[in-house]
Amino acid sequence: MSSPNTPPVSAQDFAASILQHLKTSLGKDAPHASLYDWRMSLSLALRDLVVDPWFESTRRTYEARGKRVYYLSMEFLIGRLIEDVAVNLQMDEVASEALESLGQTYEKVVADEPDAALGNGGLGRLAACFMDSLSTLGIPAYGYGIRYEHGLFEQHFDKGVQVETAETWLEQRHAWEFERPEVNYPILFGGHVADEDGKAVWHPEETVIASAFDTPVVGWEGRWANTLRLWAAKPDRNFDLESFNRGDYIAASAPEALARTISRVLYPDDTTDVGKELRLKQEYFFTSASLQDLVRRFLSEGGDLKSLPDYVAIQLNDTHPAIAGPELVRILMDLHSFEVSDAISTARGCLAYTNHTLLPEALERWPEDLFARVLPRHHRIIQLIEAAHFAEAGEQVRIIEHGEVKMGELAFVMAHHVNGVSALHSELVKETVFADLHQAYPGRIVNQTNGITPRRWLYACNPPLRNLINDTIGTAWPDDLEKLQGLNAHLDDPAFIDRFQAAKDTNKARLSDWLKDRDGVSVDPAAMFDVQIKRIHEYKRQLMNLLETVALWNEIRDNPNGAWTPRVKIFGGKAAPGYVVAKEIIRLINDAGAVINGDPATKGLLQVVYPENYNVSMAEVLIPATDLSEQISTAGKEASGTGNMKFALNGAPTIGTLDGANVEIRDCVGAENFFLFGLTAAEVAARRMEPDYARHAIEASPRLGRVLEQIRSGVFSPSDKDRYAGLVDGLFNHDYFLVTCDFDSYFDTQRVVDTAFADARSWTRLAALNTARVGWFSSDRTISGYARDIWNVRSMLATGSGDRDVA
Ligand code: F58
Repeated sequence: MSSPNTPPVSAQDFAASILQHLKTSLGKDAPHASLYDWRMSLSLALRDLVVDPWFESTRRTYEARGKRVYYLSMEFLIGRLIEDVAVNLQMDEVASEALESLGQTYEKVVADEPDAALGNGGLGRLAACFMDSLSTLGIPAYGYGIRYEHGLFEQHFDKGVQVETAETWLEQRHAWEFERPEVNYPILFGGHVADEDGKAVWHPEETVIASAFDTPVVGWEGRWANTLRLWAAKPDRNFDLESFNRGDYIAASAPEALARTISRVLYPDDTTDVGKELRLKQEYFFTSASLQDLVRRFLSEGGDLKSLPDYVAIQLNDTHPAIAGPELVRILMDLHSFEVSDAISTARGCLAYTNHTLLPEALERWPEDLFARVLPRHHRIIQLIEAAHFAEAGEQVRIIEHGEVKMGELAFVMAHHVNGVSALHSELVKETVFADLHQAYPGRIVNQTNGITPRRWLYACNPPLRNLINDTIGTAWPDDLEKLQGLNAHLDDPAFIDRFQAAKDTNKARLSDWLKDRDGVSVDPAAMFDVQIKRIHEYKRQLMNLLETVALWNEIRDNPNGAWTPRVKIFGGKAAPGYVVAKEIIRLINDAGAVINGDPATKGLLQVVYPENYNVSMAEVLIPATDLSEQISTAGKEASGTGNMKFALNGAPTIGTLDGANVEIRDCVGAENFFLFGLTAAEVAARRMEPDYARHAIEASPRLGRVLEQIRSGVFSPSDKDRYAGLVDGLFNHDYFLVTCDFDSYFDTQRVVDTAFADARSWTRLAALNTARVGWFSSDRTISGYARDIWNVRSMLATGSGDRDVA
């Protein structure tokens, strides 16, 4: 079943198809075609090959009246698609050959595609991996989100300081989408609710139109394709001709500008007040459009809405679409005459909610007055939901409290299941944020540990390792990743270890070339590549990594003849534009990096590299080339992490805390194969109770004290000596994320890593062991778990006797 199919077309025919698109879709003659023209033609030729499996999947779902999954997410962090689609269709080699025959370089054309960066980080990337797995498993599904005009901002460094500029992925045509100008829904805002003949009637003030754009998402070997439907906002009427004719051009285009604002930008941050109303409107906009769309589809198939939960599973990716609860109740009550209790139970039968964070500032709450002004009907419906919840559970957990609407509580109460994203996180969800609701609804909280798609995160991004695996255990692993366990039998085979090392060397050379070409930075590929790439956040503790870097710099300078293991410390990641401390940390990494990299005493032994504008495509180059994966968050704070899985799969051992899915990675690879350090979640909670814990930790560590003094006194900011005084004082006085308490343990463990890395063969064995043992983290396993425990849906991929069970 999983052996690579023969490609659907030959290189010759595919070249003809590219040329045909160049002519008829791009209007260009080959001698005059630009890189953009070639890229678009290649994409369109590939897209042609997705259409048949896509139609076939839709047809089969309609015929079988299969239950569909609707994955509602504010974010889909997709990245590039050419290689992804080519690999899933087994067309990567054919595409390369075809372009070559046309005088073009495949890699160059692939690299011309802008990343679709419709997400901030892990949550958005998870949604993209889930779409890939839903298609691979043949589960009928729609992803629903927003077609942002501007994705995640671009990051530049100006003298080490993060500067943001607007991202413009849609400036050039997006090759993969199909516009659906006929699929439009009105989205209503504001106004008031009147009681008319005993019924609540909403008289909205503002209407915006949600208009659909569909991207097919093809699974492994092209067996199935689902749809990612993204909504763009349009005005409900075209520009105001009357104003225009009066010469008032600004007034004439005002409705259009207002409407389009809704799908204009992805929010990089939800911490500021400015824009709160817009964010609430974005959330309602895409949620309402998606629910109207799925109800219309259900009714068009002749369904009775009472049986909606038998045909529809709606997953809320965090609380951002939590308005789905009251919105579905509104649709059922106001448009389809349901009684309130039936409406609530029917909606709840469809809805499930994934929690991605315990951080209180990230759990959404809306000021009640704002909420009631923007969504007056939903404000009332939430009161009905609250009353029903009291009647049912007898619990006084409020959704609206102290003038705020709490979206976490709303999502919980309206969901039949709530899931955390790693074993540890799900337990903490039960014990902390939703402890009371867990008591009231025992069994509602379940765990589904995150996963990653092995097609993008191994097969496509790491050809040398892919080839080695194929040669060693065969080709059945990309959709059955536990098969990687077969590599265990080869860990003591010197020829296998040699080839594993050769694959890593190739990837490190590729990264070195990439850094040189892009940034003019030279690195030594023989050094250990020690990588921390993720959003910049205090809890992720990039600052602790930097402190350790400075401490190591000191040690090397103090003892220049020591047997040091050469390291390149690579950082990557963006800070939310309004997150001041995170931006200071970025600047400090760059400032310290400049001093360390310029020091002849440590040259060749320690280097800091921070390429700007980290994104999915950069991760695809960095991860296969990594020797050491940094997963060093304060225990109890990282819900799961998914980068940690990508590194391990690509043969990078982890230095990490017992946090999120690190715990499960360590279980899979074996404790002796994981560089563990730091306090546990329980110890973190206890330590915070101790007075002056940070000051004590600093006093007990001369090494740390010295580093902090250097930073405070301006060693890395000689032109502005006090630049980091505030950051250092913060560690002394309110080191909430316990950087100081874990520092020594982290430093010591890094020295254990140094020694282990120096033994090249046993390190490579450790790297290969990681690849062999983390197949469990495939997002196919995660999605099978959702399908079985939460959605109650089945795969539509026939195994001869009908539907196959995905569990
Ligand atoms: C992440 N959350 C978790 N949020 O931090 C990470 O541990 C987990 O692996 C991942 O979800 C997937 O479950 C996350 O990425 C956001 O990006 C927020 C989106 C809304 C604005 C604030 C950030």
